[in-house]
Amino acid sequence: MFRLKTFAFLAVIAVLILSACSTAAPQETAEETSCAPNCEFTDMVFCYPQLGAESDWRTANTASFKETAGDLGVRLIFSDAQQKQENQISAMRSCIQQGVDVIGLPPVVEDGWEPVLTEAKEAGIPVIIVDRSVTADSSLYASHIGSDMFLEGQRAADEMNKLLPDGGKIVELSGTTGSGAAVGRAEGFRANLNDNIEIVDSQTGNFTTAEGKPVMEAFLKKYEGEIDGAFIHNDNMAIGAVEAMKSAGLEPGDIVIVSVDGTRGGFQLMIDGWVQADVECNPLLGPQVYDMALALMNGQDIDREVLTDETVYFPNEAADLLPSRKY
Ligand code: GZL
Repeated sequence: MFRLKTFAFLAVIAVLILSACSTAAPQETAEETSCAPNCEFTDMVFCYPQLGAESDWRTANTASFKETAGDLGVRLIFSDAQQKQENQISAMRSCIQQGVDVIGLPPVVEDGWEPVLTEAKEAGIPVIIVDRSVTADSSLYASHIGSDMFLEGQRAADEMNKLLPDGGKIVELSGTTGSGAAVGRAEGFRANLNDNIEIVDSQTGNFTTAEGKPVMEAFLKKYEGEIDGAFIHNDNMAIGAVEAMKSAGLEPGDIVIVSVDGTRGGFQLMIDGWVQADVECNPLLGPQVYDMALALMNGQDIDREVLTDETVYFPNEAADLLPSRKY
């Protein structure tokens, strides 16, 4: 009996020691694993919880990160959240668990990021906000690299003002509700729009062709013949809107359109006369973001915000430029 008790006691002690070891396995300290200040791209594990694949812009953005990672030798952990914030958050948590070096976050919407950004910060993993912005306090992330969406909206309004100098009624096909891109573009557009131009309606098309088409169909039915112009937050929704306009028997120019992105699809719409101005929004952010991520790994100072230099494209140059467009 005594032997059995002794064995049981020793077995319990053994289990306690083993379990203590498994949970308390010595975590490699930063000093042991860090390559700083001489890290190279081949040392980097970079997490990119992409928001979705909703548009040609997004496809180009994904390609920029995947192709650049391959060129540089970066180990990329990529995922597609299918435009759902909860999927992006769980992908980030998985990357935090894996102990990646840097996270790039292209946020589908601007709110609701504080908890997971705090978790990344507490884990010592810097986050670069990519493309759209977030409302979270800037102390929770390392930097933002992307477009000035408010300026894009202002540029769109400046073009609409020129297209409708005598004023008129317009509709707006906005991007994903709550996204920094849609919020910024809408605000900037309204800041610069002339008072003689009235926005009679605005609906989201969620940045997709499939959702943009029925929105324009409904506008054409509701405001039959009254619409002079349309501000459309991206080229994919413009493609859908033009499909609806063609089905309704409209001709190019019947409704003047200002779109955003400057994709090949947008350029073709300008060549065909349907779109009169396309505000550039550049998706090719991979190289800049990886450079910044490496600087962070090496403990170098970085800019807290980097805004992309962008322009506006027009039909008279579209055919010449189309062959050289990278997205
Ligand atoms: C803007 C980007 C937007 C594009 C859309 O920077 O987030 O999302 O304008 C894309 O085409 O879907």
